[in-house]
Amino acid sequence: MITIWGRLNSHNVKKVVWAAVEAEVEWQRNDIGGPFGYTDDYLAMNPNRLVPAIEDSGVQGGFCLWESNAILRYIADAYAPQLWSGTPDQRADADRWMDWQFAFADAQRAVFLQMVRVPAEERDKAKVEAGIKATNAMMAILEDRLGKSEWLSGEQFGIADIPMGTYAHTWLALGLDRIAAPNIRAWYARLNERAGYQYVTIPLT
Ligand SMILES: N[C@@H](CCC(=O)N[C@@H](CS)C(=O)NCC(=O)O)C(=O)O
Repeated sequence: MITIWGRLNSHNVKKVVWAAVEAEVEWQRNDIGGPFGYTDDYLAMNPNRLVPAIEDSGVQGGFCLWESNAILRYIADAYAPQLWSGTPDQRADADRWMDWQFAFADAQRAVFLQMVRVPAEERDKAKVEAGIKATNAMMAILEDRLGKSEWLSGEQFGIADIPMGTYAHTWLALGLDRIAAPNIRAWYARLNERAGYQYVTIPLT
């Protein structure tokens, strides 16, 4: 049993829940972080005061892990190797998009906060415009990549699709001026058919 700690409106928690569903591992989730605050027990497990963290009771003595993309790799290695398979170069090619997601998160953070958590009349237009520009520039790179194969993981779906698959939903759902992105939209349609993606597409809060 994998216990996932973290509020579900967090992008990084959504990623882990989705991966657990894809891996068909038994899992449960407990709210923590954001408005739920933190407990001393949680902070002993993850001193970063961030979500997510997991505990895998299937490992003798229990195994705790934080850092969402490390958790995705662990879940794949331990329970679903088909989600991160291939030769070292194929795995690395997929893996890069997992790290790249953190740069995208930086580009999208301010515009996300402005559009989702700041009332319309108080929004900082400069931050919104800068976020639109920065995310469009990065999505042009993703668009080009998705013209080469159906999945960021290669010829089949894998964990490399999960980080950007999560952030792409937000990018589309924010409803701002976006580049035309037919490859991203086709990939998004495929992601919507995946088990577990419904945990990603909940309303943005
Ligand atoms: N690199 C970390 C980042 C974790 C992170 O920034 N989590 C955010 C939510 S997406 C958080 O915990 N914010 C504070 C909170 O929710 O209390 C990871 O991928 O796990």
